[in-house]
Amino acid sequence: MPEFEQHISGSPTGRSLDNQGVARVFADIATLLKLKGESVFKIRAYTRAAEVFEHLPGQVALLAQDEDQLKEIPGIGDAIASKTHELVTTGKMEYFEKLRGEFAPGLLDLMTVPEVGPKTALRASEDLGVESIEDLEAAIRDGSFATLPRVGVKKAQSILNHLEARFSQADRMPIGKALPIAEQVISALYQAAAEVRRLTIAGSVRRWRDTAGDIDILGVADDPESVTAAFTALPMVVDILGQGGTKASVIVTGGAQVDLRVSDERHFGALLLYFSGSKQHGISLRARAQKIGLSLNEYGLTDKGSGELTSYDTEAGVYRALNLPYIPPEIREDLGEIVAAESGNLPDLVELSQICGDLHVHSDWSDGRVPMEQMVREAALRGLEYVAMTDHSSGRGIANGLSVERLAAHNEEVLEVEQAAGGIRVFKGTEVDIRADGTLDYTDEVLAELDIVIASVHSGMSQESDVMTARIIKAIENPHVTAIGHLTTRFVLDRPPVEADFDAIFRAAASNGTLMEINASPKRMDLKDSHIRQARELGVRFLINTDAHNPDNLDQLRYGVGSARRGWAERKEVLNTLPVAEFERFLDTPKPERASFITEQVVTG
Ligand code: DGT
Ligand code: CA
Ligand code: CA
Ligand code: ZN
Repeated sequence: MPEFEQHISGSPTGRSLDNQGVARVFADIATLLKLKGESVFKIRAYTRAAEVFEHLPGQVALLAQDEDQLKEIPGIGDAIASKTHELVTTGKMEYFEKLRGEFAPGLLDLMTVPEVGPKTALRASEDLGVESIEDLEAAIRDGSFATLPRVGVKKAQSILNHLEARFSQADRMPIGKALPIAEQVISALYQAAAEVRRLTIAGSVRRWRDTAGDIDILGVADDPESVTAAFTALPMVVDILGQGGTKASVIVTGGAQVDLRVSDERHFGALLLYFSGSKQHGISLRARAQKIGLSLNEYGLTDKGSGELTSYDTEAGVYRALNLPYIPPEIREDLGEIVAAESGNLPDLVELSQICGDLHVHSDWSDGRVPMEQMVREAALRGLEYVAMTDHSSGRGIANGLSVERLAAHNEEVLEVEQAAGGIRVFKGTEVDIRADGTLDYTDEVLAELDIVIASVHSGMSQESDVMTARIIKAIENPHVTAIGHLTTRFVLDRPPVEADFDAIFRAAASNGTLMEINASPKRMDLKDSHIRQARELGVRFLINTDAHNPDNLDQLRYGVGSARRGWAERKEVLNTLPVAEFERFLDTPKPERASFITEQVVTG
């Protein structure tokens, strides 16, 4: 079953009730109450509960065994505590089941599709008998959906596009799952096959796509067969799909497919190029080879006149033979990179080693796991020159957000921790909530005390596009906001992005000198690649941040850098590649002028 169909509206029974799952039940209740036209007050209690559970540091399923313990959490009243207890102990909640029973089946599923709001879903279900995603697709294709009030042909087409994107994502995994598996397999195979000379990731994982269909690994060895045999015998292998002398495909624990191909050193360049993809990039390269009388395959280039094969041990060698500079894997998507390469206009992509600071980090002052002092020490251990402590603002009572008084104490602690850490610069910061109306959780006077203000949407994500756009632009225009955090609030394969006019948002960000965060958490990867590319073309500058809630998260910068590179972002466009003194000079620049802050000189000069 494709991942997106596992929405809680099926039935919570049998589903592993992690915090996200519990949160979803309460969010669904809020949605259904909205459909019934219940009071805003009542709806808010459930929305709030959903947010509390989503951000709870501990496990709801454990905590809710004891109702009294639940009630101690701010935002959880008696009624919700007892419902939560019922849900985690029995796997069901009577109230939710009854409420859901009042509506057509599938209604909640329909509303997970971007641009399908409660009213449209209700109309589709009542007027057209649409009860599932499949019904919805059919109703769009036969034209009936477009005739519903406030829909029309254009919106129907746009919704169909969302559906198609969803279907093509079915059975994919987030790179946050694929990459660690690829690394584990490679390290295990180095151990198991002494004769293997090298192992490399290829395919979509090497290109840092945010999702992967499967994991591709290439190897070099004199005796390929012994390596494929060692591969299929690895302890994590649960099923062998195919095995030959130079290749094998397996399923590993957790369900991912891993493909391995092994060659000799001589052909490795062409092999790596072929299996790194993308398929479209390969097709365009082959067409280019044809034009100059060559034929390209995974063994090398064949001269069509003489029939002679030239092999290449590096990818750069193949590109050179095609009169092209080396094209980095992240941009091999046939989205203009070959033309750019031909004309010497390839971007100088940002690199992980260039990142000097992390400007979005949480501690146990809000919903992080460890004290500020420890996060800062861990950041310093990772070689960062600076870090901003950005705990949540007061509106996120649920995430233990900071009141103005606690923020003042937080600021004090930043100074102490910086002193104690000796060397790393620690910025006073916040991740301030952008409220539903676009105002922020703290006043301008409070924000003015801070070095770094990350403004983020954490609630009201289903607002209409124009409302959401105005809301975010209002935050962008605030003179104290350094950057917008995880702009679209999407979770990779798990939660759709908010609907908004991103073009207008990026234009506003560029003209106001407000940065856009590339949130590196592999769960989010937000902005995503295509948005990064769109934003940079409109002059937007970025921060690549981890949004770390524990020390391990600090290692996730690489996912953000991968996305940034896929979005063609250059070093000079990513402000946290600046050494600390230059970054402070940027912060000292009043906002509108930040837009034109020339980093290039600083970096290269
Ligand atoms: P994925 O696994 O869906 O995330 O995407 P990829 O890009 O990893 O694709 P995959 O695993 O099917 O194949 C790995 C690479 O092998 C792909 O990027 C390009 C190459 N390749 C596979 N099939 C074809 C094909 O039919 N034509 C061409 N030109 N290349 C292919
Ligand atoms: Ca693949
Ligand atoms: Ca594959
Ligand atoms: Zn956030």
